[in-house]
Amino acid sequence: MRCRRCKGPAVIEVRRHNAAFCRDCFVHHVREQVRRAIEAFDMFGPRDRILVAVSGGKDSLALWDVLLDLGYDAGGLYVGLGIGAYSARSAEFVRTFAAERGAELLEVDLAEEFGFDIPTAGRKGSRSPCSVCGLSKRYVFNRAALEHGYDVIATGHNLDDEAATLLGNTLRWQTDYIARQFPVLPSEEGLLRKVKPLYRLSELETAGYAFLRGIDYVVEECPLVAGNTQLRYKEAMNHLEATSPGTKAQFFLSFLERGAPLFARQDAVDLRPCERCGQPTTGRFCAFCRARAQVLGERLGDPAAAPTDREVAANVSEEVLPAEIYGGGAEGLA
Ligand code: Q46
Ligand code: ZN
Repeated sequence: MRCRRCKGPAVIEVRRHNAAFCRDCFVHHVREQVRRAIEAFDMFGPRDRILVAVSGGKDSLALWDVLLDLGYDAGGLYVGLGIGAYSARSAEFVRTFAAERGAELLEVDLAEEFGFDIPTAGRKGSRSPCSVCGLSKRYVFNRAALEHGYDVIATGHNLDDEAATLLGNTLRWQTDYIARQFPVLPSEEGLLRKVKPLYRLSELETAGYAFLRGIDYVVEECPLVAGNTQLRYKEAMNHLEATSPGTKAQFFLSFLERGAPLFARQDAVDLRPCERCGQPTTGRFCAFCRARAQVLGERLGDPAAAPTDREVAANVSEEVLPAEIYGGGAEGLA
């Protein structure tokens, strides 16, 4: 196999593009895809401060690496979820990465700051650990980014994540979630802009990038992932992709081009500060404060304060599971 760009010996094949690349040209290819994504959706500019939500997995670390290399002012935020050895190892990878590159790293530990960790929330609350986890991360990202003067939050969702989420939303025709499944969510009152610059890259591409760049990341799955429905949609997409390479890209990228405009949300929601924490919400208390109160057995002034399933889902709907839960390694490397 020869590299498509320089004709030297290739080390990685990307079936979707029907192409192979040598190391340097593959790194160039990945950066190019990210650069195009940023440009296509005007995600941020050279003067913006970007906070990358890093989990210790390959996608978020690859994203941080690319943004730093492209010259952006990008810091990282790690949320300590308290998931035993998995969290401890993830945090180490993130700290090592930040130290090696001299980048700013913010850390928020859920138990220290908010009095609960995710395994406890899964046992004590009425929701699955993943649902409270997604809700908590989204809440902490926004709050920390605002407190530390960042302009935009970037997450490592890749093409596989987005295609799987779109499949799930489409199977249930959740048109309000489909409308929000965009690589950019604009800022609203008290909510920072959120962007997904890896949406053009598959999981194999981010794994290949991390491997070829020598980025160490946590390979094992989160132990709480079992039973998550997102996994089934990913598996279904993988079956289709195996027989028809390019299906995922076709499904999601064509959605952005031709499908998304049909679902554009008309209704503007009215946001106001949560009476407990000040973060934006549509009711008296935000979904995070209500979920937290439920886990801690506190009352929030309103007896029916616990968030409904629908509210939690709305908060986590664009928080698809990152690809790192699949382990990853560097399959696809020649
Ligand atoms: S960390 Fe959290 Fe994932 Fe673990 S508990 Fe579920 S959502 S699986 S990205
Ligand atoms: Zn609140």
